[in-house]
Amino acid sequence: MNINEERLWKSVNDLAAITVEGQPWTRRSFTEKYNQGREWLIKQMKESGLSVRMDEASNVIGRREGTDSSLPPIVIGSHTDTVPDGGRFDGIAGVLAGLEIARTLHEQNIQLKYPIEIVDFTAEEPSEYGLSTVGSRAWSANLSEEMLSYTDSNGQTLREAIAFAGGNPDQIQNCRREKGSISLYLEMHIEQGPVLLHQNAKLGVVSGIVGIQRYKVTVDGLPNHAGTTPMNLRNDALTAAAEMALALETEANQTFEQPVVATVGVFNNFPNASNVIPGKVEFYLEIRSISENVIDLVAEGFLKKVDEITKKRDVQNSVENISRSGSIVVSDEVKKLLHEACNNAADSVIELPSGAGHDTNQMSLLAPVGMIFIPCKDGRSHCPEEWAEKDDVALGTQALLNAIIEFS
Ligand code: HGY
Ligand code: MN
Ligand code: MN
Repeated sequence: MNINEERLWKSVNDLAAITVEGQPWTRRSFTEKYNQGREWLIKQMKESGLSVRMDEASNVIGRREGTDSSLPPIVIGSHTDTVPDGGRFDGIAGVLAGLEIARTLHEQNIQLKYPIEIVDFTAEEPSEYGLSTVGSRAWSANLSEEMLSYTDSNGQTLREAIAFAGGNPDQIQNCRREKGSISLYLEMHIEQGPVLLHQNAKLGVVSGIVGIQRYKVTVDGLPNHAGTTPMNLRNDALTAAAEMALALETEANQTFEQPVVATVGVFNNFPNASNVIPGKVEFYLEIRSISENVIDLVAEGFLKKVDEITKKRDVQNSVENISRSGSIVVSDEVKKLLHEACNNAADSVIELPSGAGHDTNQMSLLAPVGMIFIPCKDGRSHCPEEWAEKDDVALGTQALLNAIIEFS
């Protein structure tokens, strides 16, 4: 059974084109554009014979029944939100691979043994509320009341944002899935790094995925006149926060039992005026590694330095642990299934770990999980230049279909 490469490629282009004008390729979660993209997706799902619904966490789910209704479904998922300035493939490639599989089964009138669910998980990328993998967290019972009360810079809550996206946050516990209620979770994704490219491989079977911890740090200093306040009488929040960001880099540059990366990706300065000593800075950071122990070591070292810098510079800090997602190791059984499926679709297949996080991390708490990676041009992602070749998207999708058929 073969997927339709042209039809799949058209879908990728159609959905990618639903972007903020003048800011390609941006479709941030909980915006009008995001909702518009999902309306498009729902229409395509319905035309592919799927029964479609949106759950309480505003996840979009398209379902095709199997011949044995007593079996838990195979779930194929990913996301349709992007980071700012985005990427045309991060997320949507996986959802549209699922859609293409549904279309292929529909047009050939084939019903597999297992039900299949194609899922566009809500807000996989860090949202304006600081939290990522919002929809898959709701399934795995990792979306707390406290998280729902996180706010964006306008004071709107994540709870309100989920309602705006069409969900029902007051009943969010109803969309939880029990462990064992999913037979298999699979996700296809662009690699977002250079490994497949450098090894001349067409497809990758993911061996494991990093864990991620995210923190929000607020530094309070004393705003004052930038001309009249001598250097030794300042409580500058920005220079203190800058020293903290450097301290994070130093901590992560040490040698540990496993590689680790740490990044300050958001930095807000208040009041952000040339002639005012910064009175307040908020910054968000994340730490990633396959080893959760290493993440903890870097976090501990960093937090100690934050306190030292705070004292030394006579400012104040508050630190909030926004989220933590555990690292995962893919089972030998699922890797074997995916190696066979990939080898039947492409010539050169390798195994590699993922430094990017995915909804798969949350799904691993509920089901056996696996991921297939396709190459991305110049190993670049989370930028407008992000690119995957048409035939690679098709190969990854074909491999995904092969895996589902084999499993069924
Ligand atoms: O941030 C990540 O790792 C992913 O791209 N969402
Ligand atoms: Mn991403
Ligand atoms: Mn992604």
